[in-house]
Amino acid sequence: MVYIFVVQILHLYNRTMDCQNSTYTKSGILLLLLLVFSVTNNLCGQTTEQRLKIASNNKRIELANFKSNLVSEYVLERSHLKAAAKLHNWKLKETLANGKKIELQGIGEDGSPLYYETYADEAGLVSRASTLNTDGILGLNLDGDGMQVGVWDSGVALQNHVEYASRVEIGDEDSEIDSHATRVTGSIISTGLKKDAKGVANKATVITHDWTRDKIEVTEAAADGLLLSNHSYGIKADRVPDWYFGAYTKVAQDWDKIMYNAPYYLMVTAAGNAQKSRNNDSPIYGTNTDGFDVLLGFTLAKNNITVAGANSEIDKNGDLKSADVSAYSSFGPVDDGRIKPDIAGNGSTILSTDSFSNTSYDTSSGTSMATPGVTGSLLLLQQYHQELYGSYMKAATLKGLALHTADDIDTLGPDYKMGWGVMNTKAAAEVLTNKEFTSHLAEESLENGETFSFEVTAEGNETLIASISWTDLESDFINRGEMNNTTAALVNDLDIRISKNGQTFLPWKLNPARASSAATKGDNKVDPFERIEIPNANGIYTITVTHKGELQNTNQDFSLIVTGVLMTTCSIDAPAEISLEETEASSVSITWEAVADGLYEIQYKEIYQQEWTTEYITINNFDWKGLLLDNTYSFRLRTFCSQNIASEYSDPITFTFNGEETVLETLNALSVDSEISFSVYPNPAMDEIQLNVQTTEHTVYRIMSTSGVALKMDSASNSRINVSDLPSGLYVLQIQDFDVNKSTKFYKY
Ligand SMILES: [Ca+2]
Ligand SMILES: [Ca+2]
Ligand SMILES: [Ca+2]
Ligand SMILES: [Ca+2]
Repeated sequence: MVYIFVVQILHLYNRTMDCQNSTYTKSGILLLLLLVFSVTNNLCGQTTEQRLKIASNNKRIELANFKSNLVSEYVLERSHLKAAAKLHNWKLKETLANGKKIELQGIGEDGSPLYYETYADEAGLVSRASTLNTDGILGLNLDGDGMQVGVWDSGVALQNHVEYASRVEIGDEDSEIDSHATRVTGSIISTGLKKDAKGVANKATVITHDWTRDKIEVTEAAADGLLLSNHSYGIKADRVPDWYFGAYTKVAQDWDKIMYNAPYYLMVTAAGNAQKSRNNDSPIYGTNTDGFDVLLGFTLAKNNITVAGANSEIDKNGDLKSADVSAYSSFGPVDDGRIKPDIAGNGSTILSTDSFSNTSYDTSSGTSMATPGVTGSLLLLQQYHQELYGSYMKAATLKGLALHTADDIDTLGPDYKMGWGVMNTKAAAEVLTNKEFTSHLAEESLENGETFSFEVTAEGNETLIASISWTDLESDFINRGEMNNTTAALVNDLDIRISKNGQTFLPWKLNPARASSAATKGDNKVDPFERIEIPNANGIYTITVTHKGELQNTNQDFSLIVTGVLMTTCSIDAPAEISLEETEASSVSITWEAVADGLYEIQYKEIYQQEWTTEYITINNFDWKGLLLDNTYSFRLRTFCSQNIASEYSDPITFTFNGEETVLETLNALSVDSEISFSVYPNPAMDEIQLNVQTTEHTVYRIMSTSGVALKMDSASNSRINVSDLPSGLYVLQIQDFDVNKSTKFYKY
């Protein structure tokens, strides 16, 4: 296990070298430490090579076939659209009285016109300086540099807006520039020339497309390695019959198919703003004034993330102070009881770029504006994972991570208003940092008939949370016009359980027939994400993942995330009890207290050298060979408990090599007095030491070897001490003035 650590670290190092070439060739070790401890630089973004790597995981033939199907369907649908529009006197495109653009984009199974509209709440426009919350994640200095995200919208963004600094590419050349697309794009990537309008991933690149041919364009982009796309639009709620609400229809099926065949691609969609619309007179729960069952179209897909709008307040530590669902945000459920929306983001009064001019801004609200905040945050998590582990997460992992770490709102468990709660990017990033220390995150696969099992240890003071997330095959079943059909769209029904001493813990579930009631725990047959929580977990727990029935396509990939556990017995206290075990003619053997499951990073040097030599070893013993008589050496170490979690360094030990007689030097000051403080410079000294403290005629100094033998003593009244007669080595300087004295160490070249 420990050996793997080394391989991972070196792997990380090599990757980084690939990305940066000559910039960091000076010291691989320094670079490694830089990476491991303070991820302060984006060392490489999404390179062509990485895109190809993502693309290589795609089911390329399926995607190509599916794309050609979509193209044929599109051509057919367009001709139907035009004919039907003419027949029924429908407008193909319209700008409504509130300025919102809508466009006829499809015809439903029952012949209903499917208009797309943007999910901005135009009525909610207010002017207020507001910030997009990027707390926590910014502490890691992640900014999306080199990363790309797709924005599909009612048009394309104003490419030359000053906030974009040439980081917007036009995907659809002939499209109209659109204010909504410009706002969404700015929320993700604006530089922050106007501070309050800074995007979440303010160095990332957006490729901007209009919504026409969205499925076809995304299929192409995902096939080529696109990780994320933002869709702050959807079907207009007041022009469809009631059965559409909550129904798994062809458009959801199509998007699920794209995501299943491109397992690294994740679609992020706005829930919509229809909560108060009263557009659904036959909701699966309550009446048309309760706000439930108003989700439509692709927001009801299984594999995407659907974002609700929240009014949330975040404190300076990145912790959620309060949150409630926005007054406009559309509620679920899916008619089969699946939890939608998945997550909530802040969508209230967001300041962003506007397309009026390349220096204009505007403020707006809506799930439209909540969604790019989530998309941008997800992009940063991908960047962070790539920096730490040299690869991107599968979409199911990324989605699982977001849902696993969301801040739970109101009563415990998920609900049909804000899903699993408010996105907490900071908590999500911490799961990545602490991987194999206090968290576990793994991409697994379950074979048909197989049981996956995994043991974890909890220490009694945390909530153990375990979740599974998977990208499910598109359902063969689609609703073609039935009101509130509850047939589950889920194909491969995985089940997570946690057991301990005969007790079994079950995942959360919701009941669409009691959509406003609190979540319960039980067998979940509808969601492709399951999460179990055990407060104050203590002891050893067994997590199992099984499946019902027969797995389609013989196996099902899933992502397992566990938090609130101890993945190692390794201690991050600084290593102690360092001693010289054996001394020989030209070597010493250094030992220290063993740490279970630890990888030791040892550093050693001749004391005057600037740079340490670093090695990684798994045993608590180091044979230091080739030592020279009378040279003074220094040694220190720290323990790596996981790839990113290490202890502090030990205090360095020092010795002047004297063959078999070598002993550790004690550097304890002879006396410490806070009333006089002084230091010496230069240190290391050449010929003379200068005391940077006021001395008097009574001040004397004494220079001792580090083993305490006095070598030199004289008046220090002029603050200068000649040391040219001393041999090279480490010394202790003591300054005495009447009854106070103070010591410091210095090195003489
Ligand atoms: Ca398009
Ligand atoms: Ca319904
Ligand atoms: Ca809740
Ligand atoms: Ca299940």
